[in-house]
Parts: sequence; C-alpha cells; structure tokens
Amino acid sequence: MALDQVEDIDDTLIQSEISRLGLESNIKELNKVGLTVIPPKDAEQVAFAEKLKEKLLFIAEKKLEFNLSIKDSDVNFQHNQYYLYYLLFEDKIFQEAVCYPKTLAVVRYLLGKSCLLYNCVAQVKTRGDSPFQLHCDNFMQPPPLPEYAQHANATWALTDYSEEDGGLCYVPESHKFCRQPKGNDGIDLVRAVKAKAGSIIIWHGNTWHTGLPKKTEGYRVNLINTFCRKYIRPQENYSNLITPEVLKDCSDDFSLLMGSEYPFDWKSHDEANSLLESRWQHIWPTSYSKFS
Ligand SMILES: O=C(O)CCC(=O)C(=O)O
Ligand SMILES: [Fe+2]
Repeated sequence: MALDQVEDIDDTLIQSEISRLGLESNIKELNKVGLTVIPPKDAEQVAFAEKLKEKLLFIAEKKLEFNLSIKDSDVNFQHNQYYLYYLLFEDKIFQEAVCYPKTLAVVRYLLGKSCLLYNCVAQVKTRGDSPFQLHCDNFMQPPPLPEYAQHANATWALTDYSEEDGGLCYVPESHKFCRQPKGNDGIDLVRAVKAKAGSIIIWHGNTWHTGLPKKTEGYRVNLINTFCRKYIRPQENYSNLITPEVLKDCSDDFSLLMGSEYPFDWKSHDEANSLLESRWQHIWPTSYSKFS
C-alpha cells in the first residue's frame, strides 16, 4: 500500500468520500453539536442493519443459553443490560460493519485515515433502571483533552432509539468542554437522540453521553464500534488473530484499522530497524489533516 494513502494528510480523499456518500450535513452537525445520526435512507443500509441484528441476537442467545423471544420482563440482566464483547471475529459481518463506507468516511474525518479500531461490542438492554453515568469515551486520559477527536464512536441502533426506548442521550456541544464530566455535570443539558432502527449514530470522543433507562417493553439492541487515533491503545486486542496470513485476504481498510501500518510495537532489534525504516512517515508526518 502506498504511504500517501495512509498518512493523515489526505484531506481530499476523505472529503470526496463524504460528498460521494452525501454526508455533508452530518459533518456540519457533528462539528456543531458533537454527534450526528445517519438514518437508514437506503434499502442497503436497512438490510445490513437487519442482518446485523439477527446475527447479534443469535450470538447473544448462544452465550446466554436462552431464547430472547421470551418476554424481557422475565429476563434478569445486571443493570438491565447485557454486553457482548470481542465480536470482531464471531462473524464476517462485524468486519464489514467496521469498514462500512458511511461509518469510515465520518470516522476518518474525525481521526484521520490512520485510525485504529478500538472495540467491537454490543448491548442488549431490557426495560428498567440503568445507572445514569454521563461520560465521554476518552477513558483514562487526564484533562484537558485536545479539541480534536481522539476517539469516535459509531453505534448502529438496531432498534428504535428514543427517550422512552432507553436510547442514547448526550450533551450538545460538550465536545468543546475537553474533559470528562464530574458528578452531576451536564445532567440538565442532556438531549435524547431520536434514531430509527438501522441508523448509525456517530459522535466525537469528547462528547458527554450515556444510555437512558428503558421504559418500554422489548429489547434495545445495538452494535458499538469505537475507533481511536493510532497512538492510543485499543480496548480490545486483535493482534493474536491478525496474522500476516489473515491480513493477506483482508481489504486495505480493514488492515489499516488493525494497525497494519503501525510503526512501533516491535518484538526484536531487527524488526525495530525494519519498521522504523519503512514506516517513518507514520511517525513524522509532514503535516496533519486539517480535520484533526
Ligand atoms: O447505553 C448507551 O447507549 C451508551 C453506550 C456508551 O456509552 C458507548 O457506547 O460509549
Ligand atoms: Fe460511552
């Protein structure tokens, strides 16, 4: 892969992908309030979301050893929600989801083309209270956070999201606060996100958000893909499963998200020399994206 394809400076490529996919208004909204919703306007996105949901429910049922078609009031999850972790290799569809063109276009606008996949997890949520813990996704980072995004969360809402349905809420413009909320900070400013099943909700890593308690019957299901800048250590470690043989059959986009061009993390003297020589442009880019 040519180096100029992976540097953070290819603004034109990122910009042209955004116009090709008609995402300009999403970018405006993201810049203004720190979050945007990409609704399922085309049949392809609807079908993909349906397949994702079916797959997730199948995996959840296998792990839980019960049929999710039973009433949610009979289910007893801690805090009324069940997390599915480390989904990336459970099915090919999760690799397609992390490379979904609309997701990648917006995520790369926030993080540059060299960003990495941070996690691939899902939540199944039932009716009832859940802890209201407003936060931003830059975990473990001391303030002040930079104004540019270091994380971007792209969540597929696979059931309708609203206040009643226990969807997501966030504090508009909190991506400019550059810190985690403390105590009840921001609690009066939260706005519920309204999104139809099949939407992709994307937010800047600094944006304060949390899930709302679900008041309606039935499950809330999502797929969460968080991405991070290349110098951040991802939450899930994919390196054991990403061998050179596996990467050989993957798309360039997927390889990049797995850190195929990462210049550090050598395991020997010789490997250090070869990585430093071949990937020096990733360490010393001549400039950074204007979007950064
Ligand atoms: O329950 C939710 O919707 C919030 C999830 C969340 O905080 C996240 O995906 O980072
Ligand atoms: Fe979060």
